[in-house]
Amino acid sequence: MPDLPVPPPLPESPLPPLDKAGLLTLWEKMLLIRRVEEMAAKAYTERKILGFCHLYIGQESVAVGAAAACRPEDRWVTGYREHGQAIAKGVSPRAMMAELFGKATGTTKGLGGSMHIFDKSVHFMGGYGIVGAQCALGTGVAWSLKHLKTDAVCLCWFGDGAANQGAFFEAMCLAQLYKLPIVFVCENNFYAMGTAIDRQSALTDMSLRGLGVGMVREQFEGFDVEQVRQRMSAAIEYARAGNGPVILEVVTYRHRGHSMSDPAKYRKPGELEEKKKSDPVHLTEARLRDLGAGDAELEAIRDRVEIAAKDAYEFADASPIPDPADLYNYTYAPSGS
Ligand SMILES: Cc1ncc(C[n+]2csc(CCOP(=O)(O)OP(=O)(O)O)c2C)c(N)n1
Ligand SMILES: [Mg+2]
Repeated sequence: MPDLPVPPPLPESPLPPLDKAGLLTLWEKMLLIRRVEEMAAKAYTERKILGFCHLYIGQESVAVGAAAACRPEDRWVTGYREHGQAIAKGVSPRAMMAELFGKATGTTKGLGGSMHIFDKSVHFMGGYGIVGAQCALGTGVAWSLKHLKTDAVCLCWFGDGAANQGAFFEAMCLAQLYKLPIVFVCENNFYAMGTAIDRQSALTDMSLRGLGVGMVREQFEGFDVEQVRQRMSAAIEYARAGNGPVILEVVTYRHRGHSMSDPAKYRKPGELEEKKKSDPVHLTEARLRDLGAGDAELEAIRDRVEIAAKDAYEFADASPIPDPADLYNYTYAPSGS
């Protein structure tokens, strides 16, 4: 029997390392995502946000590092844990929070909610609630990018649990066959709802799934935002150059439960405390201090973030609810359009 053909390793990143100013920008973005989500958690307990709400807290470095490696025209398609990715891609915290509140000023006019943030103006092509479905959608987006002869790349985000879905495998087969400009990004946060990674899959590095279709793959830790930026840029530029898709597994961890209604009792004792030692926001702050950032500089950023997060909450709270006449609109394109 012939050996499995092994795809080449992912090349080095084309990007030079970030200086202090660059790292400060990424830290501010991570902090903003965290504070906006903490405000969302508060609003949820006040019953201003209803329904599902899946927080990204702990994983911020993955989305922010990826955004720092992307061009504005690159498309992102993702699942329902997408608040952090949305802000990283450029969705306004105000419009996102208003969507969580179900208000008319939200990204999808208050009709989508937490799992359906969508903003075409920044090429954020949506959160979706069907686990794994975004892999098929992202492959379609990548097909259109190739067909239209653009040099944009699609980043298709999903979780470790989604990497067990049929749609994911089918998407990988087609993406590799047609050498589509797509990077599949599996965020392995160790759990699919309450099921630990080693209880849902015999292979726990989901990037290895790519080998079955000959796809370039890599697994790396995602707690260091600079490392994420470097490895993401290697993958994105490889795909942009027309070499075909890449699958990445980024090892991360979610600090909160699966959704706001999950007390996360399935964790091992001490596990969360241990994992919080690699909290990406704190790791980057420590790196910044090593690079010479002082208290005043960091406090000024914290203050700015605090103002932006509170502003998002107050904007959402003060916004009107959607017009009931819009209830059946926007699901399908109007006939004749
Ligand atoms: C097709 C489908 N099956 C089951 C569910 C229920 N469900 C919602 S989230 C989830 C777990 C997914 O975990 P993972 O892909 O690891 O993403 P994470 O929540 O960790 O970000 C499941 C099973 C669903 N939404 N869609
Ligand atoms: Mg998961």
